[in-house]
Amino acid sequence: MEVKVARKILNANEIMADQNRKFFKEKRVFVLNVMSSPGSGKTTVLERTLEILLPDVRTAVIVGDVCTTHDADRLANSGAPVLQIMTDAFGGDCHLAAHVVANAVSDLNLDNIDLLIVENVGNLVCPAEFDIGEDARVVVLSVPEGEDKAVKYPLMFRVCDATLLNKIDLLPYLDYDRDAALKFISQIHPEMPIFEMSAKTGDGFMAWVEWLKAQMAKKLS
Ligand SMILES: Nc1nc2c(ncn2[C@@H]2O[C@H](COP(=O)(O)OP(=O)(O)O)[C@@H](O)[C@H]2O)c(=O)[nH]1
Ligand SMILES: [Mg+2]
Ligand SMILES: [Zn+2]
Repeated sequence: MEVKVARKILNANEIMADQNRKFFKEKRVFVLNVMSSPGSGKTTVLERTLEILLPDVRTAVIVGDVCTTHDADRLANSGAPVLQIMTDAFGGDCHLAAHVVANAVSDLNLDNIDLLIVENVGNLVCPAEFDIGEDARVVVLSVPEGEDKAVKYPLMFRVCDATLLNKIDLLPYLDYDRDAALKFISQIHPEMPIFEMSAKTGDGFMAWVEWLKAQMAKKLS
C-alpha cells in the first residue's frame, strides 16, 4: 500500500516536472538543480559561481530550506533575483517537489533570465527522486563528509551530471583518501565529471563554470 502511494506521488511529480520543463524551454531558461547534504557548501559555491557568472549570464536563484531565509539573504547580495522556499509551509518536506518549484517560479519574471539555479533542501536521499524539470543536476560533496558517500547514496550520484568535490582547502588537515573518493564516485557513475574545488579559496571554479556554460550552450543554441 505504502509503495503504491509513493509511486503515485512520484508519478504526479513526473507530470508536473514535464510541465515545468516545457515552460522553461519556452522561456529559454536553463535550470540547474544543486543538491547535497546540509553544510557541504551549496550556498557558498553558488555565491562564488554568481560572482563569476554575473552580469554576463543573467541568473536567478530559488533556494529551498525547511526554515529561514538565511541562504536567500546571502545569495541576494550578488544582486541576482533570489526566492526562498521554506518547506515547513508544505509539511516540512526534505526535498523540493516539482509543484513547489512551479509555485515559486510563478513569482519570478524569467523573461530576462538565462539560468535558473535551484539550491535544493540539504539531503542526499529524496531530492534525487524528485525531478523538478531541470536541465542539469549537480551534487556538492565536501571533503569532511568522507570518501564513501557516493556508494552510500548511489541514486544521488547516478542521477547527477557532475560532482563538485568541495572544501579541498581542508585536505591538509584531514586523513582523506582522495583516490578512494574519486574511485567510489566513478564506480557509481562512470565518466561523470568531478570538479575538485574550494568555495573558500576559489580553486577549481573556472573549470566548473566553463562546464556549466557548455551545458547551457547545448540547450540554448
Ligand atoms: N573550509 C571551507 N569551508 C567551506 C567551503 N565551502 C563552504 N564552507 C563552509 O561550510 C559551511 C556550510 O556552507 P554552506 O554554503 O552554508 O552549505 P550548504 O548548507 O550546503 O548551503 C559554512 O560555514 C561555509 O563557510 C570550502 O570550500 N572550504
Ligand atoms: Mg545552503
Ligand atoms: Zn524528502
